[in-house]
Amino acid sequence: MNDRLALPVGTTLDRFIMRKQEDFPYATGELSQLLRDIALAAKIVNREINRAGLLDVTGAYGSQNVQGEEQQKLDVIANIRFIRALRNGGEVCAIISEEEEDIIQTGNTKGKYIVAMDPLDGSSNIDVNVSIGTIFSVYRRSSETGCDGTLEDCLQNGTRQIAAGYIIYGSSTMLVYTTGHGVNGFTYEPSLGEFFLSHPNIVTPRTGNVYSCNEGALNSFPEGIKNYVSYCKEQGYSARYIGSLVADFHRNLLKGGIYIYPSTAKSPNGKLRLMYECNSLAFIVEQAGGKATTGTQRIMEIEPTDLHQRCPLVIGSTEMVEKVEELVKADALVS
Ligand code: AHM
Ligand code: MG
Repeated sequence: MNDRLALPVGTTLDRFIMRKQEDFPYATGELSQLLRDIALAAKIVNREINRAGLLDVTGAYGSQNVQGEEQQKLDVIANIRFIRALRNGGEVCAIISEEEEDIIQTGNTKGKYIVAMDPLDGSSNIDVNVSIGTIFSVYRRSSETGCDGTLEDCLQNGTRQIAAGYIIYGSSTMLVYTTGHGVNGFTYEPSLGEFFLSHPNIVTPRTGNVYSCNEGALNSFPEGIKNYVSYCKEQGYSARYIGSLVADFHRNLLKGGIYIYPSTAKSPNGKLRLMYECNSLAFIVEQAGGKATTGTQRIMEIEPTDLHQRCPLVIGSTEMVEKVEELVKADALVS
């Protein structure tokens, strides 16, 4: 990263965003405002999550989302909060959300940006006080401003992301994001209501000794992935699987490791969604020096055909991901 861009630990998120914008002479400030909108929604959602055990917001909402999964109350609340913040901000013309089947038009037809988001990921962990997260990607619309966002605007491949990030609501709440110039992490100070730069220029270790996958489904993993899990055991790696993608990803990003959600009997295309889970984290991991593939293809080069399409995900430290690719390839040659 350019040293000129380095800012000290403790810089507030607002100041950080502003200073980054000053480094790009033609920046209009709209992306900066969009990132601030996301941070504002994150603070509100963080407040709701912290009070989850006290208010009547845990448990099922009684409805299902577009994937046929039961919606949690906090899923619905987070969805509303993020949509409202993005709508009020005015920079975004359309939103894709895990919680809504169709494109959400914000009514801001002059908005240049598209946001894809999973407002609250790891929802099975909400009721049991385990870390959960928000994941987002930002694209520039390809259509002219002045009308609603189109399906084509929304179905861009991951290489066209101009920003991506996540918020982890954990032992502390953090916002980690990239605009394609490295990855920076900010920790929330609740008494001040501010995010502060705590993890500047995150670089993920080239390898690690932690693997994260749902081994309960091992029998239905593809052979190459099964072989990789055996390899991890031979190497004496540790298994760590929270079941919250953001939390597993965040740990592996900082410490080194690999997260795998392959195709399984239950989810033949994998479980995770390309547009607002896989692509977003792929952009971040690549910016931190790691790698994200399906086992055979770079995630960010997948051409999307559906707002909610799924894909297998192998993501984390470069050497570990490459070992998976090697074993998947070896298996393809044998079978
Ligand atoms: P969600 O978006 O419905 O919360 O599902 C995504 C979550 C990920 O956070 C997590 O890694 C994975 O699903 C866990 O799935 P499984 O229980 O099949 O291991
Ligand atoms: Mg999710």
